[in-house]
Amino acid sequence: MAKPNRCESCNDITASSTRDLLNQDLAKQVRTAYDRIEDRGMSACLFGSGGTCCRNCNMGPCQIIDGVESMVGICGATADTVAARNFARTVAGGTSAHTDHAREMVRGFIATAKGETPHEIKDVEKLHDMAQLFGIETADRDKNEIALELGERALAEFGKQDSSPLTMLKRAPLKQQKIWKEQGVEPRGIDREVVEMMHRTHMGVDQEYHNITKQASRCALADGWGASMLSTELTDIMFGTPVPKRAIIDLGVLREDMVNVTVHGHEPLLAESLCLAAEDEEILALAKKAGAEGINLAGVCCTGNEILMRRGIPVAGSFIQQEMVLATGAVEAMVVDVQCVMQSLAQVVKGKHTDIITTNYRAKMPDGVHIQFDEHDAYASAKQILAHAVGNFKKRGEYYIPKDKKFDVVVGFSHETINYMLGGRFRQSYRPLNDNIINGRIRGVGALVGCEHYKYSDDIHFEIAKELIKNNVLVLATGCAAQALGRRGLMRPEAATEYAGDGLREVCETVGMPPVLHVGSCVDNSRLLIALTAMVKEGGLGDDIAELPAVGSAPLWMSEKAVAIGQYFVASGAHVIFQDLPISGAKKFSEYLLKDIKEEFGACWGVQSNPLDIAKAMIAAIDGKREALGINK
Ligand code: MSK
Repeated sequence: MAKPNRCESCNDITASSTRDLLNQDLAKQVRTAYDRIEDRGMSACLFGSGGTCCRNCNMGPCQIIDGVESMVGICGATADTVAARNFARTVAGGTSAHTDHAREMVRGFIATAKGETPHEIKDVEKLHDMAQLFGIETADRDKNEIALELGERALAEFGKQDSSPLTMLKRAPLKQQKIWKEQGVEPRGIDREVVEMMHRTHMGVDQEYHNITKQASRCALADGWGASMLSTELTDIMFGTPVPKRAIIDLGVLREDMVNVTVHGHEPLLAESLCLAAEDEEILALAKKAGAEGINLAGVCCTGNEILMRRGIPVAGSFIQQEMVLATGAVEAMVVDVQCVMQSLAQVVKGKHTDIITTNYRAKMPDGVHIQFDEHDAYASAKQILAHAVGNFKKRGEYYIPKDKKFDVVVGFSHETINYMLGGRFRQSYRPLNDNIINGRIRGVGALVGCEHYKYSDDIHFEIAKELIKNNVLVLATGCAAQALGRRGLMRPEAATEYAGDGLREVCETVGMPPVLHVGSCVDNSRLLIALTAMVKEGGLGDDIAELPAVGSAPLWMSEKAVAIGQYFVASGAHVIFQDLPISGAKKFSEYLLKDIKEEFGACWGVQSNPLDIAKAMIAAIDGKREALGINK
C-alpha cells in the first residue's frame, strides 16, 4: 500500500507537499487517515468488497457466496440480487447527494431572482437558453422575472409526479433519447427515482438484477441530466459561467500575514457570499485591528473547484489534503457545508486555535462550531462567519506553511469555453474539435473525474493523464482528480509542450490551452454530457454518445457520487473504467455490468487495477470507436 507521507524516494509533488508538512514536528502529533488505515491492522471484508453482504433487513446480516446453495440470504436472495441491490443503493446515495445540493442551488437561485440575496443574475445568455428549453417566454421580460419562472420550473423537476420525462433529457442526442425510451429508463421526477430505487431494493421487492439495474440507470440519469445539470446551469447563470483564468493551488496558498479561511464542501452559495464579505470594509477593518493584512479565502474539495473556476480563488487542498490543510496550524477557520467532510477534522484542530464552522443544519459535527447559513440573509451570515475567524487570528500558535508548494494552473473550461477555444473567435462550434479528432491530431477525449483515495498512491491520476496526453488524448478533468492533476503541473499550457504527443501538442499550442482541462466540480460532470452531445450534434463522429471516441474514469473513487456519475455516463453511452467496483462476488451481475449492459446503452463499465492499464484500456476503447467510425488511419 503506497503511503505518500512516508515515501522518501519518489518525486511526487503532491506527496512532497503532504510529506513536507507531516514531517514537521507540529504535524507529527496529528492523526490522519493514513495513520487510521495503518492502525486498523485488518484488510477490508471480502463480502463487503465483493458486494455480497446484505444488511437490508434484520434476518441477517447475510454474507452470500455465489454458487453455494447454503450461502444464499435467509430470504433466498442470491449473490447477483444482493450485489445489484447494493450497487443500486450506492447509485441512489450518490444521486441523493447531488439532488439535495442541486435543490439548495435552485432555492438560492429563486431567492436571487427575488432580490433576496447579495447575488445577481450574471449570465443572461445562458438564462435565455435555459428559459427556451423550459418553454418560458423571454421577449420583453426582465431577467429576474425570467429567472424566477425558470427557478420555479426547475424546482418542480424534483417533485414531478407525472410520468413524462425530465425536461433536460431533450438536450441529449435524439438517438440517445430514443434508446432511453426503448429501455424504459427515462427519469420522471428527480426525487421519485431515488425513492423508487430505495423501495425496490427494500427486502422482498425487486429480485431480478437486470430490473434493479434498470432503475439504477434511471436514477443515475436523474442525477446527470437532472439534478447535476440543473445545478451547474443555474449556478452559472447566477455566479457566471467559468472562463479561463490563472490561479494557484496546494498548501502553499495559505498566507502568514492574513486570516486564512478555508471553505470545504460542495454548495457554492455560502462560498460566493464569503467571497463578497471578504472585501467588506467592516471585516477588513476587523482583520487589520487583529494584526492581519486581510482575509485569505482558499478552497478545499469541490467548493474549492466552484470558486476556483469562477473567481480564480486559490485551492489549499483536495479531499485527501483536508487534514493537512488544518495540520499547518495556519488556518483560522475551516467553513464546511455538505459532502466529503471528514469527521476527523475536529480532532485534527484539537489544541489549535482553528475552528471547524459547520453552516448547514443537515451537517453538524461534534466539537464543531455551528453558525447556520441563512440564504435570505447571506451577506450577514458570511460576515458573522468571517468575524468569528478573525477573532481566532491573534490566537494562532505554532504553524508551518509549505510556501514553495503552490502550483500554477489555468482553469475555467466550461463547455462554452471549450467551444470558444477550439471553435475559434469567429466560429463557436465543436466542429474544429471534431475535425481534429477525425484527422487524428486528437485521438479522442478522456475524462478523469472523481475523488482521491488514501489507500493508493497520489500519483495515479498523473500517471494516467500523462499516458493519455502522450497518446494525443485530450483530458477533461473534474472534482478532486482535477486538483491532483493541477498539482502535478498538467494544467499549464506549457504542459502540452512537455508531455503531449505531436498532434495534441500542435492543437494546444495553437490555441494556448493546457492538455488537461479543468471542467469543474462533481456536479459539473454534467458539462461533460453537454460537451459530448455538442460533439455528436456537430457531425462526423456518429449519431450518439456511444459512437464518440470518448471514455471516462474515476480511478480513485471513494464517494457514492462517483458511482452515480459512472452509471449515468454508461447509461448515456460513454464507457467508464474504475479501479475497482464492489461487484466481484456476483458472477452474472458482474458480467452484466462489465459487458452485457453494452447491448442496451452502447457502453459498459470496465475495471483495471493498475493505473497504466487504466490508461491503456481508455486508449483501446477510444481506438475501438475510431475503428468503428472508419477514422483510425
Ligand atoms: S469533492 S466526491 S472527494 S471528487 Fe466533490 Fe472530491 Fe470525490 Fe468529494
